Amino acid sequence: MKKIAACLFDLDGVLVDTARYHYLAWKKLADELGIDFTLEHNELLKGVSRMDSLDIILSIGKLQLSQEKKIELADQKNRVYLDYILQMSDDEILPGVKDFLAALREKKIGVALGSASKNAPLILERLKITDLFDAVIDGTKVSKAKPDPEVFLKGAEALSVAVEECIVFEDAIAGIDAARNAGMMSVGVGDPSTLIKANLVIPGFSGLTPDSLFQQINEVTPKMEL
Ligand code: B16
Ligand code: MG
Repeated sequence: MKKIAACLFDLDGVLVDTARYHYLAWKKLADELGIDFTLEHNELLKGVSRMDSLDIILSIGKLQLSQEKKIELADQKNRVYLDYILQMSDDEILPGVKDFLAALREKKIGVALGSASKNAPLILERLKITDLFDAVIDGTKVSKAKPDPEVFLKGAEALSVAVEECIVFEDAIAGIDAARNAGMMSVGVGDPSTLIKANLVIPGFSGLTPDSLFQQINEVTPKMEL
């Protein structure tokens, strides 16, 4: 049986659905700039950093702005986003997540967050799950975006575990690639036809236990290349 020492979680799309708040905040900014930003475009921003997200939106509108102006607009978007986050309650945590995290803790499996979001600690607070994490690597602690493995390598380092004993949970293709680049096993959360490179894909955490997950991982990993 493969040894599993830690589980590393992406935030948006895995633990909570903050994508709609990002969308509403970016949409407000895009409207002000006269850019037609759709829900379809929003898919391109998942797992992408704040400044890179702004660059994508500006390229949709074929707008070129100074770095100074871009920083101002990104701050403006973040203030609107924070208004939504501050109204969020712990019932917005995705089904089964809290039980799964608590069960990992009971089994003494390390738990870390690996998110591109600079607002991640605040979101964990709002969801009342900060205590369930042994380490939090957020957008303020990394310089390279997924698919670079930095965020997950830092998570493993913070937990003092070997990369081959880590499982990453991700909803974005770039995040699955980051896990693979780190030499870790990956579990996609969402659509198997999109997260094709993940070792295993689950629809969510509802009813999932660490033992059943580890069992499934053991069944697939010998057959699949990491
Ligand atoms: P912030 P994740 C990502 O979170 C979001 O998916 C992405 O849409 C967002 O632009 C990014 O965080 C940065 O967020 O503006 O709060 O720093 O999926 O990596 O948990
Ligand atoms: Mg995500």
